[in-house]
Amino acid sequence: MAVDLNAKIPNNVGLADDRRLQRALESWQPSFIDWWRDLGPEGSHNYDVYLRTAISVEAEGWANFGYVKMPEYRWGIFVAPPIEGRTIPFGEHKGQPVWNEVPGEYRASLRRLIVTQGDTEPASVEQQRLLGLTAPSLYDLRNLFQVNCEEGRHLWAMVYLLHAYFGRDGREEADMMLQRHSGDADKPRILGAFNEETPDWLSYFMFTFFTDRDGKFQLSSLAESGFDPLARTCQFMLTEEAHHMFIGTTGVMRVVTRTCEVMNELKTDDPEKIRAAGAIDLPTLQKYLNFHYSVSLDLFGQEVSTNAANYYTAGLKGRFEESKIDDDHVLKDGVDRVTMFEDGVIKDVDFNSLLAVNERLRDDYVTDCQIGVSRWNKAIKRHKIEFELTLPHRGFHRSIGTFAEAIITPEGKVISKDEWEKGHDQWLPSQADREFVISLQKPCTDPGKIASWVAPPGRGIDGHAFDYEYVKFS
Ligand code: BYC
Repeated sequence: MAVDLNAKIPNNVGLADDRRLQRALESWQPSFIDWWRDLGPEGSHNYDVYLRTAISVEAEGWANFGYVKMPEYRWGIFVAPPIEGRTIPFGEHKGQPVWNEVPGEYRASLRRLIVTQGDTEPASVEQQRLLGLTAPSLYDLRNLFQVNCEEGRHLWAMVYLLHAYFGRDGREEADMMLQRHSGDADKPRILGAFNEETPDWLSYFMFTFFTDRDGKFQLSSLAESGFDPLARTCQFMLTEEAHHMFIGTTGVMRVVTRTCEVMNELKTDDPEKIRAAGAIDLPTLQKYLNFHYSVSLDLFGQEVSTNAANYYTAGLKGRFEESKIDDDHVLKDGVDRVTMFEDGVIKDVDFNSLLAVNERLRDDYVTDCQIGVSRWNKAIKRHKIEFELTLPHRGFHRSIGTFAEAIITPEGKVISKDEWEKGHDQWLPSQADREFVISLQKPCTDPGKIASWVAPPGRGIDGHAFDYEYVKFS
């Protein structure tokens, strides 16, 4: 699986041997660059950014760092090597050889999954477009740009699949990827969370923790697909995704740490005093957490989903770490307990396991989120402060699925509309909270300097110190 790095589009899919596909992708490339210039990171096009670029799909292929002007980033098409003799791991075709072409009967479903996945990638770049203007440090600025470039590459990954395997309608879908825009009233992005704003760096850290983590779970279940090109593409994307979640986990940790330091210096837990010292009080962090967790829970779809059951039975989209699960991988006779909102109350109901596939993925996600939250709590404890961040009830502030009709507090109590009106400012960032957090967003881009509301990272990038000049503003 040699990587052709000198090609106009670097790739390890043998693009040079398929002139038609190569021409089609080369004609999509200028639209992508135009989109990047218009809706990619604002004002950044001449910066020299210390970026990591993949030069092969092997582990050591990642160790390639250097200064790059972002419009010249080597966006390419990389897929994990095929596994000799791989068979479809689940569903009614379990045990049959994987597909290297799209099976006719599953064409529409596969296209839809690929389009939905692909749509999120440019959406996140659009959402984060203005953040570079208010970076809390050069280190953070560089990490933002790294993520943006990689999301652009993930778009390339899905566009490749559409062009290579879906003919004319695939090419049309690829064009549409650059026509829908995050938050656009007429042509919004497909999934709700990708039309929300990311107006400040606290939101960004929460987004990379909670929403990129949805990416981890969705990509993992697509990496199990019986359609091998999709599986192999997603396997490679997952290697990039890990860094995005690292930014979220450590980013929130650094905010928590700074807040605790200020609380201990001032010997106070009074939010007003903490804010006056330029840090973000813990109750406000909890509200941001509540927001980003709840909009990310929506990304797993309905609790009880025939779409998900059909994707699973067809062998298109599996479960998280499918091969490690000890069951029949067909699920026809399984039963799963699902928390539902029925007749005005929250209750557990048994469903056929196939129908509950979305919910199982959401369960795995919740478990993974809790690990991060527990780490943040340990840091709070280390500072000898009595406060615990918690994940709100999964029915809180939901727009998709069984809880969309319900109004539920973070503690899981069903309440009336009136009670919600009175209470929501304690549970979600209020206008005043958002204004405060935005007031802290001042660029801090001298090497080694950091904004008041976030602690510096434990270490820098690629063996460099925190005060390395990660971005040069030429
Ligand atoms: N918003 O049966 P259901 C990432 C629709 S993040 C709006 O549950 P399904 C990244 C649904 O389309 C990972 N609509 O559907 C992170 C359906 O519509 P129809 C992205 C929604 O298909 C950070 C109806 O409701 N990847 O990579 O089982 C930065 C019934 O729902 C939503 C994927 O999502 C929603 N949240 O589940 C950058 C993987 N949820 O049929 C990148 C691909 C549901 O009535 N997508 N609906 O018209 C999928 O697997 C599925 O489409 C979903 C939805 C899990 C999203």
